[in-house]
Amino acid sequence: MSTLSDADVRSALAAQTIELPSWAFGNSGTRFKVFSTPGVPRDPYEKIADVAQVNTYTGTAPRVSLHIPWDLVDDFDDLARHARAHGVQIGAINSNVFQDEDFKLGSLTHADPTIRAKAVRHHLDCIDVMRATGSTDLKIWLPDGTNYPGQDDIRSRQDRLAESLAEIYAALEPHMRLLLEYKFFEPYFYTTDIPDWGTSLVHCMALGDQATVVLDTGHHAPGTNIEFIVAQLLRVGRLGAFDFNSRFYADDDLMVGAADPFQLFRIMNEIVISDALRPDSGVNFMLDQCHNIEAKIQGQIRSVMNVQEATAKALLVDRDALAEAQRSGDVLGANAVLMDAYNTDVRPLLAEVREAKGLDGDPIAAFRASGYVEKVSEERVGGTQASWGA
Ligand code: RM4
Ligand code: MN
Repeated sequence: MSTLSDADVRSALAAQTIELPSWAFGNSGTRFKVFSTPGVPRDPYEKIADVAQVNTYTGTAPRVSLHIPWDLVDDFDDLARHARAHGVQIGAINSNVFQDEDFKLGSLTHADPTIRAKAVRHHLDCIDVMRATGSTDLKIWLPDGTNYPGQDDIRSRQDRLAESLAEIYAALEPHMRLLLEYKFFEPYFYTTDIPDWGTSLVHCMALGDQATVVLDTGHHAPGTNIEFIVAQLLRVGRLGAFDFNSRFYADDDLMVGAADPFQLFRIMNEIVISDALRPDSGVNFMLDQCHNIEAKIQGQIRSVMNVQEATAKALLVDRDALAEAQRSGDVLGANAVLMDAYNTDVRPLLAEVREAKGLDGDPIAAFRASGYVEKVSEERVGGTQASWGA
């Protein structure tokens, strides 16, 4: 690719969209304590109202992922209407097979066919939710795994997984996709049935073109070169989505770009190189975060801005100079071109892009000044606050 013009950089930034997770707006915590915060939503309707706030101030967050059963409502058509009225669409529907007694030893991989059938049925119910809400992405993060060598047969579990996934895949409509996430460990510690991108890709390839891999930036061993995985999955047309978040130790679900903004830049650089930033590229840029101690709506706004900053830097890379340095074997020159872009302060550029859309250049300041948090803290009394896992 060649170096982008200033106008192309600005229009790419203006067109970028990021999907928000409904669960980021409820209370969440560690396995030791869930803290509660005034004004936290009590149901999916209030979560969507909060999502709309992030979209109002960033102009970049027009979709929300739901988690079933956490976001179960009586009438999903009505929830989708509520979302549209707030300028938001329903994005990925996330299944959940990690909170049912029956799934202690596995769900889609379970040795017992009746338990497997129950896990498959849950996914068919999720596809019904997709029909009602207009969602096109079914996202599966499979917790299945074992804790002890010998506990179950690794290969048989893969065979059972392939069969279960094929049943789910067969129920998809042509415009729907199956997004298959991987995670190297947790909740189990010896084997995980989808531990890495290779395993996810193998299953996706067996299923068909509507199955693609989800890359959660928190689901890798320390030191993993994530941008390599991004480049490879893009190369074979199977990067369906990101779950963006930051990790310091394991699956920390912190604000993306907080732990390693340079890694986020390197990831977005691969996206730009493959021209995958376009809204119709087939890559869904989602956040998967939990805000335990920080303000939730503001935390999401910060994350959106962090992704935008990494993207702007990637768009600014002098591609002509980089190609020339690479061609001539100028190792340090090539690296310097990349670092020049990374070290650019893109905040003024992004403020101008926002202002050109009629937004405030500083979304955090504008949101804080709006008084929304104070208002919902007064209004949302009574009822039970939504929280991770409920
Ligand atoms: C998992 C995974 C999924 C998320 C759940 C709540 O670790 O990241 O994407 O939906 O957590
Ligand atoms: Mn995830």
